[in-house]
Amino acid sequence: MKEKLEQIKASALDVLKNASDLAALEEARIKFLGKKGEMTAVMKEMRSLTAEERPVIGALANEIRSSIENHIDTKKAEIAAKLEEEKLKDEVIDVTMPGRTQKTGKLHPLTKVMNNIKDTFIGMGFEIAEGPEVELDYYNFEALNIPPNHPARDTQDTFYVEDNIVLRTQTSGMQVRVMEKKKPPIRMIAPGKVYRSDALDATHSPVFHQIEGLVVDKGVTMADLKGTIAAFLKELYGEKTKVRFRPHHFPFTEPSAEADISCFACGGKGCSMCKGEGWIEILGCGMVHPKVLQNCGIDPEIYSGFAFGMGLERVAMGKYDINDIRPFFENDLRFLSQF
Ligand code: 2NM
Repeated sequence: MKEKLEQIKASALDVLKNASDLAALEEARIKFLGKKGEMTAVMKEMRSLTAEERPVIGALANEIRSSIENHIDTKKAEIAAKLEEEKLKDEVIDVTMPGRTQKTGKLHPLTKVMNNIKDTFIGMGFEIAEGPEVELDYYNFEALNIPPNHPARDTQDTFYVEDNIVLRTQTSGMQVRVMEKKKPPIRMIAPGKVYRSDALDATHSPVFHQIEGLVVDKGVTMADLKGTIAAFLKELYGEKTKVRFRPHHFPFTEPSAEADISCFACGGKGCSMCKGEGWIEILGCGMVHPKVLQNCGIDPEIYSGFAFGMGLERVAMGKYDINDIRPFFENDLRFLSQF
C-alpha cells in the first residue's frame, strides 16, 4: 500500500506539473483526491491492514494528500498570476500618447447671418413666425394682391405642386396667417426657405432664404418704416452705414421702395463690389397695401403697416465677400469651415 500511495503521489505530481489551466487542475484534483478518486480508493483498503500498519499508512496517506493539495494550490496561484499578467499586458495604456482631437462643428454661414438678423429684430420687439414651404396659392399670391395674370405667377417663376398649391416663392404667406389670427399691434418676421423656378448660376438658386417682416398698428407711417429699416441695417452693417430709399413697385405694398446701403467695401466711393455705384441694394419694402390688410380682416381705415423682405444669401455674400451663391448649398467643408 505504501508503494501504491507513493505511486499516486508521483503520478499526481507529474500530472500537476503539466497542467496549464484551472480546468486541468480541477480535473487532476477530482482524479486523485475526489470522492471517487485514487486516494479514496486506496484508503478503502485500510481495513485489511493490521493494527500496527494502520497508523503508519494512515499518516503517510495524510501526508501525501496534503502534499498533493499543496501542489494544486501552488499551481493554482501560478496560473492565476500568469492570467493576471496577460490581462494587464492587454490592457496597458500609454498615457503619454497624444490624444485624438475632436473637431468642433460650425454653424453654416447662412445660419450665422440668419441668427444675427433674427437677434436684431428680436431686440426691437419682433416675434418670429415660421410656416409651411408647401403653400396654398391663396396665401402665396391671392391674399397679397397678386392678381391671376400677374407675371410673378408665371410658371417660369413658380413651382406648382397642384393647381392651387405651390412651393412658396416668398414667406409672405406667414404675414397673412398672422394678420388673420392676431389683432394689431403686430411686429413679426418670417424667415425661411423659398423656391423659384430659376436655373442655378452664380447669382440664382431655385431654393434660397428670405426674411420678411411686418409691422401693423394704429398710425404706422413711412417714417416708421424708414427708421426701423435704417436701424436694422446699421446694426447689421455697422453704425457708419448710410441708408437710402428709392421708389419701386410691389403688388402688396403702396408706396413701395427699395433700400440701398452705402458700399461696405469702399464706403461709397465706388469699387468693384458696388460696381462703381457706391450703393448696394439690400431689400424691398413698403406700406402694406390696404387691399392686403382688408383680405386679412384688418380695417385699413383704422390700421396701417409696413413690410419688407430680403434675400439671406445676398446679405451673406456681401458680408463675407462671396461672389457665387452655389457653395452655400454644396456642403464642401473647404468652403464651410472658413466661417
Ligand atoms: C418684400 C418687399 C416688400 C411684404 C409684404 C408683406 C405683407 F404680407 F405684409 F403684405 N409681406 N412682405 C414685402 C414687402 C416683401 O420682399 C422683397
